Amino acid sequence: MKVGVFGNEGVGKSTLFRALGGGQEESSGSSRGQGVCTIKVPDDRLHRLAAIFRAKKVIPISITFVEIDPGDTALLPPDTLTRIKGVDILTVVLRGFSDDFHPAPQGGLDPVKEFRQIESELVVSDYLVAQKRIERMTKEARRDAEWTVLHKAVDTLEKEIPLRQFPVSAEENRVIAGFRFASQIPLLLVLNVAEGDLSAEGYPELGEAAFSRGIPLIRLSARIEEEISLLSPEDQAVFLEEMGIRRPAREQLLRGAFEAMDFICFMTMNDEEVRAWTVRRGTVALHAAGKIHSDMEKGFIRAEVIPCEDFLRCGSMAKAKTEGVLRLEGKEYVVQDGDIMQIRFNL
Ligand SMILES: Nc1nc2c(ncn2[C@@H]2O[C@H](COP(=O)(O)OP(=O)(O)OP(=O)(O)O)[C@@H](O)[C@H]2O)c(=O)[nH]1
Ligand SMILES: [Mg+2]
Repeated sequence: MKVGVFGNEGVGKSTLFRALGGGQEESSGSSRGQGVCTIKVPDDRLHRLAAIFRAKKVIPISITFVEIDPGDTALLPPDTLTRIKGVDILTVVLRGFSDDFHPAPQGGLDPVKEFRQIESELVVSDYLVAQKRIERMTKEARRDAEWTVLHKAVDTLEKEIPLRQFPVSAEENRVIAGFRFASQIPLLLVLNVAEGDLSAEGYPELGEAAFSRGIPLIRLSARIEEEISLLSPEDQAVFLEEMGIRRPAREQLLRGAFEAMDFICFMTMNDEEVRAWTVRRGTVALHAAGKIHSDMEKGFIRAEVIPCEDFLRCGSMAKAKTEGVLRLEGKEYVVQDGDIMQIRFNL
């Protein structure tokens, strides 16, 4: 999963990025807009499973964050737009701090306005793409499914509504997926507040705007997070508590990303490895199997499912069987967060 970190100039993207990297993970590049940082999602359950199975390897979910800067003269020049279209989730950092070195702009800080402006640029760029395509198709007298969906999309965009809020069926979505419309990418908002404003509930309008669109909103101070990330784990815990910060930035961003994508995780295990996988909530066993290997989807027979917590309580496969927590499920079974899945297949 790839998460973009975008926002206006000087909102604290690079500072947040350094906080995410914290020195320990694979991270690179702190020059303008070049940061890439891969974080393994910590999941204690995987290690407990590995201990029971004496598995050699644990493979957690990993999420890659990429820093995306706006252009020098335009917010969304073509190369920035291309980078945005390459991510699964777009984190938009908004400015909620000012100090002597970074005075507030004229008219004061306005994160809601910043957010609206970015959203509106994404909408306009999609509108231009869709409109141009419709013109071509009209010339060629093409009136197929794509033409119909694009018209619906243009109607939505004209009302300044992002395609994220455009109710398309899975089939319609497939027809237009190739365009990678920018306003269709799930968003995650980060309000970067001043050190002293962490506990204050400032900018309630931003909270309302995010809530009404179903977009997760995180408040943090990138500068404090950067300082914290440089401390030892023990000191980090003390500092977080002192500052009244419940979860450090990286944890908040990981959770936010899962929420924005509506992702859940399931697990597979054998004596070689215990591994976590992500799927959209509502995914059926057949498609989850395809995520592991296309052969498993093609030759799917059934899934053996045990909720992870039940398995850990039992402590062994034999006990899980006698306690009846292992279930046999078919293709249409909707995978639940924390399911351990064993796919039976035949080619
Ligand atoms: N007071 C305060 N200053 C911050 C905070 N976060 C970032 N800054 C400062 O704001 C300035 C800009 O931060 P950056 O992280 O470089 O912002 P950016 O979004 O990467 O900026 P560009 O790459 O120029 O677009 C730096 O001087 C930071 O130290 C914060 O939480 N509080
Ligand atoms: Mg920067």
